Amino acid sequence: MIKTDLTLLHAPSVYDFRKKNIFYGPMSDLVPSSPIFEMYPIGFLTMSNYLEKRGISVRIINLAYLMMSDKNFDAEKFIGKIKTKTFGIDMHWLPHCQGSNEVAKIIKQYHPDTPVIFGGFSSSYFYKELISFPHVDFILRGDSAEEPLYQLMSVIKNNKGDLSLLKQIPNLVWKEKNEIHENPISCISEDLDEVDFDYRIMFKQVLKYRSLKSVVPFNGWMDYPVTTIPVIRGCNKNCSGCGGSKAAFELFGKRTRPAFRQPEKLIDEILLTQRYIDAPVFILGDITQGGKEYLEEFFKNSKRLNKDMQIFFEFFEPPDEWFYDRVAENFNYFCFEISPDSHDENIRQKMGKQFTNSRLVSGIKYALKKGARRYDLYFMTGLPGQTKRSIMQTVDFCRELYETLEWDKRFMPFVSPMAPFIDPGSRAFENPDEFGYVITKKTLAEHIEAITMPSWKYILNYESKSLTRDEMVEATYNCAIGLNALKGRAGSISRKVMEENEERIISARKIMSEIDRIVSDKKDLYESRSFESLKDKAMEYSLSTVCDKKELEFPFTKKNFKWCSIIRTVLFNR
Ligand code: B12
Ligand code: SF4
Repeated sequence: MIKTDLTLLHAPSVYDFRKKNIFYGPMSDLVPSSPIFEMYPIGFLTMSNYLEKRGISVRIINLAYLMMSDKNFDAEKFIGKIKTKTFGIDMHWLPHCQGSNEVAKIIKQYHPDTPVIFGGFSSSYFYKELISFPHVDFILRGDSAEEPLYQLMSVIKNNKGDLSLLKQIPNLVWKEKNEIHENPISCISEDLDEVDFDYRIMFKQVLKYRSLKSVVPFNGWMDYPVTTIPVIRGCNKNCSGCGGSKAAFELFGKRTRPAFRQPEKLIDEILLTQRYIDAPVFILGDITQGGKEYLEEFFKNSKRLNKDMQIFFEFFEPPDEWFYDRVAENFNYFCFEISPDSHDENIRQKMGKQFTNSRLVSGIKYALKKGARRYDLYFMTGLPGQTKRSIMQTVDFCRELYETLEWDKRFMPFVSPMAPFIDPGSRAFENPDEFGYVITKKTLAEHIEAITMPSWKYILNYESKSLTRDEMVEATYNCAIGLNALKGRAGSISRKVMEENEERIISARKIMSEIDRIVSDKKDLYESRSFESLKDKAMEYSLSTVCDKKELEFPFTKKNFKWCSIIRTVLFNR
């Protein structure tokens, strides 16, 4: 193996997921990855680009994907052989709490003198507890790690042993002989200008380290190579359970306002990406949060793009008709998605979103009239004040909406539980009483324990006062069955997919009851033969339960890797 300065490792959510029997259920059904959460943070690309440009070599290793794509892959042996001066591990999403720490322990077993840096949202939130673990040397807090990481790597690479230099690195938490030091969070990107979303780094790494699997962003990406470009760091909204809300960013990263990517740069990056991957681009984050002037600039620059390029937008609240008009003027193939969370305006308001149903519905109608290829709606269960009855009313709401849309198959509703966790740093996590919750797991150690519980019902870190966990499980599956039937009737999904989905949801429900029965027997669960016999089924029915993962994929007109351009770039650096 070539020796690198920094190896960025992405761990699976649960390190020993291939051995453990856990029924994750629908917790990852509405994202492209599996419950192993094999997708690495997009920040891996921005950090790699930033460091490589400044002479620090970086390798990304998606350990989670390597482990799930080959059941014989020996992760421990692989980690033991890595040649690097430093390891970086993301504990960005809290579901990775167990996996990232287990991987760090293995690293220390094989490379006791190699520094281990942690980073990401959850590392920032739990930094005090995390730094006390013996396998963690450094934590970079906040949401803008590029420059602090460069400074830290420069010290590690060039000034070994001179710890006084560490004091000057922004956002850094570190320890010196059991004494913990925390530098202030003073690096907070204001305009993302220093950050590059340049996918070429992935291709270069494939050639350099002779491994495609190490950089694949998620399982199935080679068949569905959607590329994503975030437009915003931070958020203007304050959704109660969100660890990426305004309040949460301020708490863990001292960010008081979001940073927006300059429209000109955003379009340059889309153009660059399209030179190598002729597939749709997903604009991550609600671009309309930037305001009208920002959008005008975006559309002005969009003229440089191929009108036939496919583009997807997500919204945090319904945009004005004006926005849809401009999208339709500039693009021929476009899709939209929005999360109203609940059909009930009061619950939505408690959640932190103020818009009305009439604004939501008229927007969808208008967008479809303007030629949208898809309009997806995401609902959640376990929301503040939500009851079992309210969850089931989501189905009635969607039926009426389908009727209003004359059963237009381009409309697609989805539902999933707020799982596995209410995000740390969110308003609901910090003030659960205000939102009708009891937080049952508060510390990092408690979450590490929780994520390996036998089923998603036991993994949850909260209880709602308006909905028991059993009611939540039942209502989530029943609502999913209802939405599935509606999508089948409209032709949004085929009859075959609808029937398969229904069969899977019913089986998932049975597995949950079976696990509950074994748990209530109070025998040692892990000694129980009947529990062990559920193992294969538990994983099988945790992949696409409440819907088929393929349903999330927007219809593609093109999906090609432009191999000639990729090879030219990789070989000749053009
Ligand atoms: C886009 C997004 C996604 C995309 C992922 C895109 C990607 N590959 O990164 C999708 C839709 C797939 C997604 C999925 C999920 N997400 Co999400 N997501 C977001 C969102 C909206 C924006 C994140 C973003 O674009 N960041 C900007 C990029 C450039 O930076 P970055 O990747 O965060 O990396 C920087 C820092 O975090 C840090 N960093 C990160 N890792 C490391 C590692 C090291 C070593 C260092 C030094 C630094 C570091 O430095 C980076 C560079 O500055 C946020 C909400 C928000 N307002 O931020 C939620 C958010 C991050 N997601 C969240 C969650 C819970 C999830 C899911 C677990 C949900 C689920 N149950 O399915 C999954 C996990 C998927 C997986 N890993 O497989 C929570 C996380 C809360 C928490 N503390 O756990 C957030 C905050 C809010 C939310 N509820 O959606 N998500
Ligand atoms: S869930 Fe709400 S607060 Fe969180 S990123 Fe989305 S809009 Fe912002």
